[in-house]
Amino acid sequence: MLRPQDGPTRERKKLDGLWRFALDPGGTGRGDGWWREPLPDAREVAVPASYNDLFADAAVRDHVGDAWYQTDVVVPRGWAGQRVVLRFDAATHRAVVWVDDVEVAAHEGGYTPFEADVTTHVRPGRQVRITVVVDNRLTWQSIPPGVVTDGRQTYFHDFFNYAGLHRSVWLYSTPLAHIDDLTVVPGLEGTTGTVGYRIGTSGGGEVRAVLLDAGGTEVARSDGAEGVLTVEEVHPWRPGEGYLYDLRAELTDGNEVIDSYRLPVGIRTVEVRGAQFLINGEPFRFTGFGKHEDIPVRGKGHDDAWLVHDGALMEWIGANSFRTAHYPHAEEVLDYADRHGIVVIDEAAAVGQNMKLAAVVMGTQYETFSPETIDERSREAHAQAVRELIARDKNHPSVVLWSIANEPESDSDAAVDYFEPLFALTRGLDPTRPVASANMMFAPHGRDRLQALGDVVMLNRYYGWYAFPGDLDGAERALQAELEAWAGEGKPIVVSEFGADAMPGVRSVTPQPWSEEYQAEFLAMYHRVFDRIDAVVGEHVWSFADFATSAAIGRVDGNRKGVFTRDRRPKAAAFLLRSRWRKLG
Ligand code: GCB
Repeated sequence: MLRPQDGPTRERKKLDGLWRFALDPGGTGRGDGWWREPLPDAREVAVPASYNDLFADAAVRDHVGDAWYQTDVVVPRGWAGQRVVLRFDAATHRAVVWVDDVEVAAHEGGYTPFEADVTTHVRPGRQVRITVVVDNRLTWQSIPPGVVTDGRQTYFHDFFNYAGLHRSVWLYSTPLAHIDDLTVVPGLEGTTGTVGYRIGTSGGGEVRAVLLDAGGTEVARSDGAEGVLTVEEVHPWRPGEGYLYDLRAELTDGNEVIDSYRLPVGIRTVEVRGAQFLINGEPFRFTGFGKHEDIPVRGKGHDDAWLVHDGALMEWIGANSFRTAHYPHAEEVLDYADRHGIVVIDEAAAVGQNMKLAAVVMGTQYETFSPETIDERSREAHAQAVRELIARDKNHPSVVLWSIANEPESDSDAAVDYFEPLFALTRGLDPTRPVASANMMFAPHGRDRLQALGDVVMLNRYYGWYAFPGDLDGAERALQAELEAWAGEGKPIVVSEFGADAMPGVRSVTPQPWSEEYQAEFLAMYHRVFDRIDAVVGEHVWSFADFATSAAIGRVDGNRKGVFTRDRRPKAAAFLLRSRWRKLG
């Protein structure tokens, strides 16, 4: 799905700002038609932002169910004769949208965009009322799953269930005949680069693609909806250097350009060969973090200031990559990664699909996969989440690996039955990138059945924290033994999580869990083990920064495994990582 953009044939209007907002604890709004009028007893809310932490009100923070958003917007009068589209970059976890009295869109899934052609419901120069109801309930059929009992939400993942309009809302125009999709597949052969392209259109016209270099000089062109652009003396996109070409897709009628769409394109290749992960044919070692979208006050709302600051801290610490744990992050984040040469493992919102883990952590008694819990319908929702992830992110050079789930149950026939089709679906949708899922410690080597389905082994390990707490020697032996066993599979291993909680300011001369020193020593121990095992090609610390979670006795104002605090101050471990990663370069 193409992002809105300004250009010679298109315009966009960002609808961010203060909207009217009302909770609907009784769930009466849909029946009572709240979209028909200004919302009853509305307060002001910021968009984009999670609504949870904006008010000093537990009823808002812990709300379960519908929350209503509303704004008025004047459709630019210059858009007469154009197609007008209303787009939500994200509404968590599902939404229905009305323009004035007309329902125009409904969408399931909290982290991918959706849009509606509203041309026939608006008039350029006139004001319309936009109303959105956002439902934050997680069920067995949602991705991620959850259970609502007596109005209380439980879920099986370790981050707070923030909700609301987390990303920008747009009204945009396109010509009636327009470009509606673009796919690029980059290739490299020596000093020659190629960009295979496919341009989807709605409405007639001729199609062509023109490729410009970063200086604006045309380097290739091709007529037709599909083709290959060839670039001699190519300047590849590579980790640490986000060189981007500029692809212009044009829909024409004779000499007239009916529609034109620009796409930044990085020319790079990705390949798994044996136990190596190759980018542009060269072995790549992932250094960095599992990272949440999580900031004070805004929660999971996207914020450009924090984006830039986090990017600066990634550079400061020498990280070259991160995983979008545990859901697709805002598109602005991937654009930034493209431009800065940051490598991304892009994860679907499938987390918490592990009732064996939930039984230990939460004391719940469910079967993971069953007709009463995660079932066929859940898998279809999961498949749709994968489709939308790839449709959105397929053209980002920064994305080198799809992660289709975090720590699902992975040691049963039911898990294999559930996941096999999802791996096949992902590969079918994108044959150019490897696919993986992150494994959880309860299904170590020898028990796990899902890593065999992936191209890269992704392991989340907490030896020295949940296992062997305070015993880094025992932890080191156990970690070494397990990684050696995995190395025998002949695939590259990315340790996609390893980390220890540390309360900033808790210092200790002996290795005491929760101290900053323990966190640093814990990481140093992992580094020693990684350096002894060639198949380990990636180390992603959990986590970049402290983040909010649901209430739990093992969580102190959230998860404290951040190398930075929630407001992005470094803990002692940050300096250790900086000295290691800047050397690994
Ligand atoms: C994990 C999860 C992550 C948690 C982390 C922890 O394995 O993937 O979401 O936050 O452990 O800190 O327990």
